Amino acid sequence: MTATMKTATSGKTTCPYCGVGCGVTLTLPCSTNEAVPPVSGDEDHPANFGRLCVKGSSLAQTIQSDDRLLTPMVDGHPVAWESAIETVSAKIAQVVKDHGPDAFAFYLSGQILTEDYYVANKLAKGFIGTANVDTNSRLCMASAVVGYKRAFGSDTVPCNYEDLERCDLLIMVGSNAAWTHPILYQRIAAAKQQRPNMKVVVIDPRETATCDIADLHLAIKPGSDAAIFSFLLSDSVQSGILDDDFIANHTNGFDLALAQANESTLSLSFTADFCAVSEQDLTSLACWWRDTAKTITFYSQGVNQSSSGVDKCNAIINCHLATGRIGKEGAGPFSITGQPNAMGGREVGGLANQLAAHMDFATPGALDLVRRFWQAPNMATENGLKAVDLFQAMEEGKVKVVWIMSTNPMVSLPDTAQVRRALEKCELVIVSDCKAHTDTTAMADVLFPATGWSEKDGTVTNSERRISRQRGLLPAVGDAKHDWWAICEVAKSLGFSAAFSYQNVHEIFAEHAALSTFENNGKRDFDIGHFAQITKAEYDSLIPVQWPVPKGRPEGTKRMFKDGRFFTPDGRARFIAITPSLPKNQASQEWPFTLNTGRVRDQWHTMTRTGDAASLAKHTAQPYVEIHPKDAKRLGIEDKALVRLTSPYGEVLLKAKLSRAVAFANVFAPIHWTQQFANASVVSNLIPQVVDPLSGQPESKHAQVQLEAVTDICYGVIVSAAPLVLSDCLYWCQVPSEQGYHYEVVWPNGQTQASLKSIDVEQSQDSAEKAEWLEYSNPLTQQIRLAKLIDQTLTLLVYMHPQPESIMADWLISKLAIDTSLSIQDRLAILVGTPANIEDKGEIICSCYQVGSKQIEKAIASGVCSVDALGVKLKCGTNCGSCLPELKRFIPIVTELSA
Ligand SMILES: Nc1nc2c(c(=O)[nH]1)N[C@H]1C(S)=C(S)[C@@H](COP(=O)(O)OP(=O)(O)OC[C@H]3O[C@@H](n4cnc5c(=O)[nH]c(N)nc54)[C@H](O)[C@@H]3O)O[C@H]1N2
Ligand SMILES: Nc1nc2c(c(=O)[nH]1)N[C@H]1C(S)=C(S)[C@@H](COP(=O)(O)OP(=O)(O)OC[C@H]3O[C@@H](n4cnc5c(=O)[nH]c(N)nc54)[C@H](O)[C@@H]3O)O[C@H]1N2
Ligand code: SF4
Ligand SMILES: [Mo]
Repeated sequence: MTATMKTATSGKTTCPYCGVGCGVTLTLPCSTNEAVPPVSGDEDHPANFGRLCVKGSSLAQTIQSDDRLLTPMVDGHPVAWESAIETVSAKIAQVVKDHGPDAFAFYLSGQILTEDYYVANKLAKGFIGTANVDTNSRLCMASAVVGYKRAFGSDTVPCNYEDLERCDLLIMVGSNAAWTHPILYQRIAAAKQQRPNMKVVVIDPRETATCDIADLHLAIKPGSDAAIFSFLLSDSVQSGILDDDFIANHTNGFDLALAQANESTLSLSFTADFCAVSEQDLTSLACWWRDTAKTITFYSQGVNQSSSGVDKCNAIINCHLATGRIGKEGAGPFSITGQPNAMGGREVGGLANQLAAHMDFATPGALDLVRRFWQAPNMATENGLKAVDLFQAMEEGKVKVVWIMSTNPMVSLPDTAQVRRALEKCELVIVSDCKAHTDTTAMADVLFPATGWSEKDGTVTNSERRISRQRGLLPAVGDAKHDWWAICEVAKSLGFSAAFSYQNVHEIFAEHAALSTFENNGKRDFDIGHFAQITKAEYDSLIPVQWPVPKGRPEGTKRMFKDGRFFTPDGRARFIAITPSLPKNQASQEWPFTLNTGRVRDQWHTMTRTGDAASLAKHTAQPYVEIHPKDAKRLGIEDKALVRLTSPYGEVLLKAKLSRAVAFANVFAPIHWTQQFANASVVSNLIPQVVDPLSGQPESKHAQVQLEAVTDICYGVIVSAAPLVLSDCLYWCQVPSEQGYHYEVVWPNGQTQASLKSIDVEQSQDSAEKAEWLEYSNPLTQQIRLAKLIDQTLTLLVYMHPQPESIMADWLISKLAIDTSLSIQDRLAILVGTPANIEDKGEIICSCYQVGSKQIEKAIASGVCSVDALGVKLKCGTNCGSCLPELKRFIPIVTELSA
């Protein structure tokens, strides 16, 4: 860091990870050379009341990075900002002149702040004149948005977090909140513990950590969700629980929706069969649904990322409308958002099929309203291209300049090969990122260094419509600038100075607020007019508040639709007639396995932040594929062995994780590993560009694949003081560690001591001469172990063995670069690889206190028999609580043993 520190000693901000939107207190280091002390939860923040999950509490570890993008780059060369901006604006001006405004596009992200989003949307839709402004939110909650809009006439989340604590039945559909919205999950778990009558149902083809608090888990056939809710709608009629007054006075379309539900679900047995669940389980759900007015349906990517995602959302909403379970405490259809500011993006209209401030191109009068408000010279007049179509238009040469901001499409969009072709074809690819090396920055012609979390100022909106401040408490690194600033500079350079001359970010927020209230008069849900004249001081001290916050209502709005009025032209909500449908591609003889994808507990997306934290890597160090043991046996795949997954679009290599959590012929893989962390594990390689016809959201939870054991290979671990280029490996995965570099690797058979020594290609002549090699090999076990010392200091260790096995890499790494004189015992221990005096912890379960599975098993064997007692003995689970579901799973073993 070059700049001087600000004077405050600590400040409040909002976590940059999930949509729970927890408040974080960041203490500043005394000097720029010191590390940032661990962050803590903000006790006053209504999302988390002081608690943080493991990702949030590890934030300080991820602030300082060796891989920050420090300066603008054009064609690989560092340049001054003025020059980079000039390059970009000149090219935009040229393509717009030659090919029209739609030759330019923004591809944004639910991780930029509302103010960044607002100016990007304004520049494109009002001034350049294109609605080609799409975002990674297309991959995330586009279906939920369309579902709400079809039903309510507006994109309005009705519920809040307190409702989750107060409901009596919580149906969690396609959500693994224990890992993905941990603090919310813990609030739910605590509420259930206090009120044991509260029931939780999980609907997910996979058994997840979230099932830990479930009274019922429906492991449905992938994609069949809409049938469950259509069945509940029909059943609500039969059981007489309809809210006839609500249906009559506040809705339209009930009869058609019901007729369609009756026709498509037919009977209990038909539906159970369609969804591959037992009639008994479906009956239990129906009984609870009948008996429980205070019901929330909480849904996430298992619903949205589907070729029928919008219909699934409306099947859910139909049930709530029919029973009047909306707008009341503890009731409603609650779409939970993933990214920290997916909601803010929706609010500014930052999707290609939105205009601004919750208005669409199709909203009567909206185009003119926004044009007048912005005094916009070149208003776009119709929807732009949604993400997948946008990248296809790039490949077709129609979109010639793209500005990608705060997202990594080379990893997150389906069909990576297509995304690569699109970016290669594009004449100018601009990428704004904090990191120098990502799979997407590798494709850029121009790189803009962005300030990141803790450096940038602005607002985010969480899943319950709560607007909170992210605060720039630390100085920007290098030449990094705020995203809103870069957009405004390009806008000014394009000749739009008057509309983009903001001096400070609060002015953007004020303008956004003013637009939201402009000629609104209660017609539009999104109104934060209270902030239309906000001053810098007020903005800096903004307290988290739930929108709408219209003029005269500074306290905001906890719950929507209390009066049964919706934002449709006639004020009535709409039922939608739904025909449940399964995912577009189904298993075939050639592609017999269904691949499901999602998240792991301690990693965030493409690992650009969490991938830096050694402690977060220990829960899941490598990319894996979960396979049912019977399928694995049939294919000759052992636990931890390397597996090749192939689809019509590409292939990946992953480590097998045998697990009964997935059904036969179904596999699951996490999405996080990029080419920066593993050479061949980008799961999006396999995903087809199948999208929901209404929302354009990709069916990322569903691909058809083949699986095979990779043969003629040997496994290994390398630890090195310096980073390595591992071109001879079939597979490598870099695992972050406190000291040095740790790689899990797989080689083709036939490696020799000599070939393994040549791994160290980067060595200088000098170091080669000084190097001393300790070697061990055993032809019987086919093991080779090499240690390289330079001046008595260990610099490289290579272990090779025929089978996948666990090596205590942590211990090996701890020996790197520290000992100037290794003892004989140490030397032997290094080659044996299992030091007698160091405890093998097993897989780390509790990241906060680094407690591993073997320690837990040992404690249980010694008589510890509850999660609380484990906490007392080992401290595990006593800090952030993210590992509690996993800890609980260890406990039944005791019951069985003692039975
Ligand atoms: N640790 C962590 N937390 C995160 C993130 C992260 O990267 N890491 N990302 C954040 C973001 S942006 C998002 S969007 C959220 C996502 O949060 P979630 O949606 O909870 O997470 P996923 O793991 O993507 O998917 C949820 C579940 O959907 C299930 N599923 C798959 N197909 C179906 C189906 O057809 N029907 C049903 N009912 N379920 C199905 C999967 O088995 C999976 O368990 O997480 C947020 N939180
Ligand atoms: N198969 C499959 N694919 C999926 C999903 C799935 O479940 N399965 N989930 C989808 C979902 S829900 C999501 S949300 C996406 C997420 O996928 P992405 O959005 O591609 O993933 P991130 O790693 O969050 O990318 C954020 C990038 O922005 C950078 N960055 C961080 N902060 C800032 C900032 O303030 N400014 C700028 N300019 N850059 C910044 C980071 O360094 C990083 O490179 O993946 C989607 N793709
Ligand atoms: S639950 Fe965890 S990741 Fe999500 S906002 Fe809170 S601390 Fe951050
Ligand atoms: Mo997401």
